[in-house]
Amino acid sequence: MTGTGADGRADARTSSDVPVVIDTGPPDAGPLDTGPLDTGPRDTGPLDTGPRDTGPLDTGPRDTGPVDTGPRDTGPVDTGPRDTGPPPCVGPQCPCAPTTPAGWCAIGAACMGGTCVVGPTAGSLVITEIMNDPDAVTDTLGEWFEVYNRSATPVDLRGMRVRGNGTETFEVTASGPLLVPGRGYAVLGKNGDMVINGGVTMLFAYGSAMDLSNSTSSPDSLTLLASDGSTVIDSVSYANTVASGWPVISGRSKSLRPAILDALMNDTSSAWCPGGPAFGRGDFGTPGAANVCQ
Ligand SMILES: [Ca+2]
Ligand SMILES: [Ca+2]
Ligand SMILES: [Ca+2]
Repeated sequence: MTGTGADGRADARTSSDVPVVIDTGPPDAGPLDTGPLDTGPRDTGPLDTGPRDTGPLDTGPRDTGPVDTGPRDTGPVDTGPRDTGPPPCVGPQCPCAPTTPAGWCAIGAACMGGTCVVGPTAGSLVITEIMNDPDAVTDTLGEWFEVYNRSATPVDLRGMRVRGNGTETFEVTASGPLLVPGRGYAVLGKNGDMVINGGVTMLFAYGSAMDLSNSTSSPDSLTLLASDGSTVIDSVSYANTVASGWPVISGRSKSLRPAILDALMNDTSSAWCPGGPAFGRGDFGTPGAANVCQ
């Protein structure tokens, strides 16, 4: 229905008109979003409520190796002592700083505690002294023999085999390295207790595994074998008769003449002399030191 006002003109407003609601809140102060319209699917995952990653940006190359799909290692952590038996050097040079010359080991040597070490090879060790007939103590306590390391590199005796006459044999075993110093000596004997063995410091004691014969009827022999059981490092066959040319004095070692430090030259009786001076309980020789003829 349209009314008529006092001026006689038709009223412009109708009874169905609704008042317009205007937004009277504060204006939106943010920048105008001018980016492209996001047309992707709506993210319906859980809200990330973790702490913000503040680490450095990884700018390294992408790992393109195979994915490790094996089970997680749940074994115990190895807290034991460090393995002291490193593999031998197989390259042209292997690092062994700081105490070795130039800091490198040669092929075949292993780096042990900063020192290059090799196993004995043919001719690398020389049998230099034999106490087959001690006098101050019994033979079962006082027999010993000495070896000399010709090289400047320490030699680890572990794994070396020693063979006497017949079936006599033993292997040098130890939980750690048994080193003969470069250009140095070591003694192996029946009993390692220097209080009862006549006063000898030994690197290794072999007990009753081998006897050094005093027999005048047949020679005895001493052979050092590498850990392969067949490579002869050195061998000496000695006799106990004056006629043989070998020194035969009870209580004195058979000593290789000090100018002869060779695994072939020590095969001859004339290369040997009676040892001295007196040591320990009164026998004669130089266990663990350069030889002296007396
Ligand atoms: Ca003996
Ligand atoms: Ca020899
Ligand atoms: Ca000696």
